[in-house]
Amino acid sequence: MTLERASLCAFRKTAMALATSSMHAAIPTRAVRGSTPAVTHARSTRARTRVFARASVSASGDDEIDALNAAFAIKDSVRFARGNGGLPVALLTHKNGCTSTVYLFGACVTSWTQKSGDEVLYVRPDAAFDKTKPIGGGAPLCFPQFGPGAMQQHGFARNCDWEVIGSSADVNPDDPEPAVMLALKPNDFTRSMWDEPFEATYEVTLRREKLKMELCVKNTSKDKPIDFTAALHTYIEVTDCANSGVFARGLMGKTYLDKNIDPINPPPRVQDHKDVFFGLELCDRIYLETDPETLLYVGSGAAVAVENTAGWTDTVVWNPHLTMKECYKNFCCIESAAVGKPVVVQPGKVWRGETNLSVIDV
Ligand code: TA6
Repeated sequence: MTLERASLCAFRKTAMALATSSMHAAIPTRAVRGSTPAVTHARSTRARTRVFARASVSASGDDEIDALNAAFAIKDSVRFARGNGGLPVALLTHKNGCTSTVYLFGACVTSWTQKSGDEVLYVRPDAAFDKTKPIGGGAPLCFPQFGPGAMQQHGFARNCDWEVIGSSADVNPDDPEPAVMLALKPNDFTRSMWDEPFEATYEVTLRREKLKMELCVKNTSKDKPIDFTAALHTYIEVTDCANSGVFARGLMGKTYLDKNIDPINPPPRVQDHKDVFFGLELCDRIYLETDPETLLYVGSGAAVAVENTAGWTDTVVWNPHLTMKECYKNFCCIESAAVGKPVVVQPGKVWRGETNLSVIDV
């Protein structure tokens, strides 16, 4: 289970260093912290102790981080700090040494490191951390629109500050599974693009061998359905995408919409080879009604499994090729998506999209 580390950027090193320091020694260990989420969804059946403590986190500057830690930190498992550009991040640390970094801006997971310290995700060198644009890398959330359309590209979720509403770590000290839960409710910015009654939650859980990301969207109206498209736009680091050892597997026989041919009205094609390669040209494909698991062979003897465990129906495969000359060789995106047919959520109901990432030897 070895990924290449050659292209670790300074930001990741910073995040890892933050994750391994101990800023919150005085904060007592609690299994679950925060409010009961308004959006109900399936949770682990393991015994957890609930603590319904909630602090105001509206303070600014370092007070904001202190307030987040006071309300939601769990010793050795979950804490908050300032990441790149001074943006607040949740830092998850598993007892086995895996870590993850989640920016509250965009609810964007930017890092998932293995026990070995190897990074799985990729952040583009042109990524901005000043809220002028979405964070370009990690696993940005596209919601309530995938791609271009009536609202801004890929929707507003990746351009909003999400609120922390909970954190948890299982009671079993050998397998703490640290998690943070974020929420997004309509505000003037979102209503200006999509005036629909919704509440979204997003839970990131650092499991023993997996990174779980779960988006829930509740229709809060009493009488009208809502519909949307969405994706988890996961950037995965590879050794060199032009290398024949880098490819996506698991899509054979599936119909895809080829945005490389026409980004506005992409024609349907059928995947007639067992693998998708990236060396020759831009790859921008929406694979429809895919199987739950797609593997990305990263070229180092490992593959990343992107497992759509609930909700997601489609898989987007993207590599920008020469449109991003400076970095396209270093990553491929395998995206859990609901694009082919918009998701329709009936009044009072919740849609849940869950993705699990894991690294496997091949
Ligand atoms: O998911 C693939 C895609 O929709 C591509 O068409 C590509 O342009 C892209 O996402 C990246 O979008 P962004 O707005 O993040 O630069």
